Amino acid sequence: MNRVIALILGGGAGTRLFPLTRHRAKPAVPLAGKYRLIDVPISNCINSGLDRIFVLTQFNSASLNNHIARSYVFDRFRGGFVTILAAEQTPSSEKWFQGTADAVRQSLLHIVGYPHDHVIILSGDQLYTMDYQVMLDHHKQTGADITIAATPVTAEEVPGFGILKTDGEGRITEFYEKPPLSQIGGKDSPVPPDMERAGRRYLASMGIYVFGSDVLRNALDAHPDQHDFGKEIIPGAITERRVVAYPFTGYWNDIGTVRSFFETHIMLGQPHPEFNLYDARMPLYTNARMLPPAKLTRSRVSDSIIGEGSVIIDADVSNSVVGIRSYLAHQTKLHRVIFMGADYYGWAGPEATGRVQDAPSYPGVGEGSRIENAIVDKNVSIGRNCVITNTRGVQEGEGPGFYIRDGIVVILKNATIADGTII
Ligand code: ADQ
Ligand code: ADP
Repeated sequence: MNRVIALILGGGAGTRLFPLTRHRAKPAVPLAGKYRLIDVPISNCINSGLDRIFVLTQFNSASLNNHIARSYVFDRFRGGFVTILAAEQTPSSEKWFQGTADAVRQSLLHIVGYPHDHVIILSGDQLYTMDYQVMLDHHKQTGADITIAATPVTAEEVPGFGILKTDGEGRITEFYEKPPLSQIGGKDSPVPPDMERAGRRYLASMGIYVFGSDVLRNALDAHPDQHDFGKEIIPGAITERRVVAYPFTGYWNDIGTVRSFFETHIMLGQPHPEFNLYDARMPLYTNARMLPPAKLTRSRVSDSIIGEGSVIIDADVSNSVVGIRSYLAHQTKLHRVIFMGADYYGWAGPEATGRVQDAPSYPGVGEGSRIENAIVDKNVSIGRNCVITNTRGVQEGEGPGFYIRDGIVVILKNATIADGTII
C-alpha cells in the first residue's frame, strides 16, 4: 500500500482570481474549456499512483462538491478517495485558515486516522504535470526531512516566489520568501545550462512539499503561531532540519492571477504549446459528460481549443479557448477570449422547439458581436452586435455584469449583456 497522503491547498480568500471566485471555491474555477483547476493536482496524483487526496479549501462551494463527487469515483476495493476539507469552526478554533500551514494544521485531525509515512502538499492553482513518485523517491534517497520542488526562474520573477540556495548536494541552505532581487545577490545554486542560457538563473520553490509525517506534525506543533509555509515554517526549518531541493525543469506555471490564467489559456491553443493537453502518458481527468461533438458551420478557427457540445455558426475564432456547450451565432468574432461555455443548452428548456433560435436569450454570443481580450464566465448571454474589446483601455474597473482586471474584461457568470453593449 502507498503510505502517502496528498493535501491540496485549494485557496485562501481567492482575491487574486476574483471575479472568477465570486461564487465558487478556487479549485472549481473552469480550466481549458472542460476541466477545473483542481483537476491538475488530482490528475497528477492519480497518474503518480496516489489516491488518498484531501482538498483544503477556505469555503465549500456547491460546484466544487458536485465536480469532485461526479469525477472521482475510485475503485471501492482499494480505498482511494478525494475528500474536501473546508475551514470549519471547532471547539478549539473559531477561525478560518490563517494561511497555508494553518490550513494543514487544522486538517491534521482528519488525516491522522489514515496510515501514512509521508505527506505531499500541493498547490491548487498551478498548471504542470509531475510524477510525484519520482519526487518521493528523491526524498527517500536523499534522507530528507522535507523536500521542496524547485524550478529555475528569471530575475524578474524572483520577487514572486520563495527563492532558495542549495549546497553541492542539493541541501537547501538559504530560503527567502518573495525577496527583492537585491537580497539574493548572484546565483549560487546549480541550474541546468540551457535554463541558465534562457536567463533562468534563480531557483524558486514551486510550493510543492514532501514531509515525513512526524516531521510535519512536529513542525506545526512546535510553532503554533506560524501560519504560512513560505513565510515561516520553511525558512525556520532550514537550520533545524535536512531540507532538500527536488529539481524540476518541465513546464510549470502559477495560474492563480487573472493575467496568468488568461495568458496560459491563450498559449494552450498554439500549435506547439509548452503545456501538452494531449499527452497520453499524463492525462488530465475531469467529469465525463457524454456531450456531442463540437459542430462548426462556415467558420474560421485558428490557434484555438473548442469544447465538446459547442455549436459555432459562421464565426471567426482565433487564439481562444471556447468551452463546453458554447453557442456562437452568425458573424461573431472572438480573438484572445476564454469563453467558458455553459452548463446547459438554452434551447433545451420546457418551451424548446428543438431548433437553435436566433435570439441570444440563452447562453452564448448573439449575431454580429465582437469580443477581444476577455474572459467570459459560464452561462453568459451576450446580445447582438456587442463590442467587448475594452475600447477605452481601462486597467481596473467594473460595470453591470463585468469587471476589468489587469486590462482584461471578465464577464460574470450568468450575466446577460444587452444588444449593442460596448465595453
Ligand atoms: P504563493 O502561491 O504566493 O507562494 P500562497 O498564497 O500561500 O502562496 O498559496 C499557496 C497555495 O495555497 C495556493 O494554491 C493557494 O491558493 C493556497 N492557499 C493559500 N492560503 C490558503 C488557505 N488559507 N487555505 C487553503 N489554501 C490556501 C507559495 C510559496 C512560495 C512559492 C510559490 C510557488 O509560499 O514560496 O514560490 O507558492 O507558487
Ligand atoms: P460552476 O461551474 O460555475 O462552478 P456549478 O458546477 O455549480 O457551476 O454548476 C454546474 C451544474 O449546474 C451543472 O451540472 C449543470 O447541469 C447545472 N446547471 C446550472 N444551471 C443550469 C440550468 N439553467 N439548467 C440546467 N442545469 C443547470
